[in-house]
Amino acid sequence: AATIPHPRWRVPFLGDVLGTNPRTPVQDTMRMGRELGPIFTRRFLDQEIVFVGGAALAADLADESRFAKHLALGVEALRDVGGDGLFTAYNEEPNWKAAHDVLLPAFTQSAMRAYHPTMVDVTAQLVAKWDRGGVVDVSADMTNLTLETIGRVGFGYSFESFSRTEVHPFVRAMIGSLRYAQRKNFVLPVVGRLLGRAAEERYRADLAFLAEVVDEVVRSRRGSGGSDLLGLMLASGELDEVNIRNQVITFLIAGHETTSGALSFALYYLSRHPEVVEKARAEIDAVWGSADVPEFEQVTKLRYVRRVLDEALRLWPTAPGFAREARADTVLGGRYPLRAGQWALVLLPLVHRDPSVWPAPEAFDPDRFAPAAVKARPAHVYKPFGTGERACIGRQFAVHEATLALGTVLRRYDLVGVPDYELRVAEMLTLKPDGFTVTPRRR
Ligand code: MNH
Repeated sequence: AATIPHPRWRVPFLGDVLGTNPRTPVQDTMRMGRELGPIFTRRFLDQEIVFVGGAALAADLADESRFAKHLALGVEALRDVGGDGLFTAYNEEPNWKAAHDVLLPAFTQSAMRAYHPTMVDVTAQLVAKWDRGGVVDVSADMTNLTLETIGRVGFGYSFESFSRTEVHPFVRAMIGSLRYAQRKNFVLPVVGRLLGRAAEERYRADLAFLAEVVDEVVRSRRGSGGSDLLGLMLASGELDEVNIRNQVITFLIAGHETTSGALSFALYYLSRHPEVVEKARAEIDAVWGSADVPEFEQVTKLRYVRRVLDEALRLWPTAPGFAREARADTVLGGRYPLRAGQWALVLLPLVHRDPSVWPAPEAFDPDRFAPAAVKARPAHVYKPFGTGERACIGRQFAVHEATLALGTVLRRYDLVGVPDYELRVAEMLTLKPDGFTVTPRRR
């Protein structure tokens, strides 16, 4: 059995904390992985964490017969927030299967077709805002777009994201609780123990506020039917009240943070690659023709725009990792023995930059996702939506929403970025560009 490397300078008691910043655990770990290779460990206090950044080992971890989802670090930290909701449910928790079965019909192609008009409507609100001119904070507006979309499509609830001057209190409470959860549990448990009572109390208050907003949404809907996420859950009779609340919170968070980041990174790369913009526009013009507002099919036919999104999610998978545990004693990649229950964290930004499958990995090139190129790559080396039974249920939702938004924006505006902006990636369990602004100009 091969030994697994770890960072050289291990601090007694604390472990591998040198060169790390609680604000950037993912990027710090990426830097270590670049030196240590496809598999390595980091120790925090008494906890030793195995990280996988190599494509071949990540592909092996995708073997569902030997591995399953594990709730670790970032995801485990969210358990306070999402409870037994889909994302944070344990594999064997009966409510996972019950809710998965109830909600699956809400994520089919025909469900997306039904959501399309509302998605178009929310995109039009973004356009109305951008038409007024001026500099826009891209991550903030993408968050407005995606939160408004999941609120309205999933639950018939509007956050009135585009008509308020300050962030919605729900968003503030959500960001507060996510930040606390990240600091408390993710990668630097040491810091968590030092955060203190006041921060813990604020966290509890934020969680209570999230629950209050959601209960209000649910109350307003009881007995009124509907085939959206909430309607399905209420009508099924399969899920208890607390579980429904957990699902709503889960969907409001999981359903917007990651998509918002993905759109923001895509727009960042588009602002840097005029040749990509040109190809995308040619496609949009050809498929949408003179239509002011695209039909459902006209969005699904934007194959190149979709590749722009895929490539943005390769370089910056906005859910940057997921954990896999061994179902029984096994050997990872034929070299690393794992006992039953032992787990490893797949660090996607490294897996997606493994030069053995991604030539010139730092280059932004949507053509990597042209059908022939995809076919030529090994399977299971591109996993922005996770893997197996517990993979993202909202993938089609995110892809439709994001492709529609990118198509709409590219067709209407030139995106003038600040020329010397250098990409900074902010981490709050998910990733997003920090301080990236553009001035949209009508074409
Ligand atoms: Mn989503 C699970 C990434 C959009 C709802 N999502 C996952 C996982 C990844 C992921 C990775 C698996 C995590 C793990 O194994 O621990 N999700 C994304 C990305 C985007 C995204 C990168 C956008 C881009 N997700 C969405 C949207 C929704 C959503 C949109 C809802 C509308 N995701 C979920 C839910 C789960 C999940 C719910 C948990 C599924 C399960 O375990 O059954």
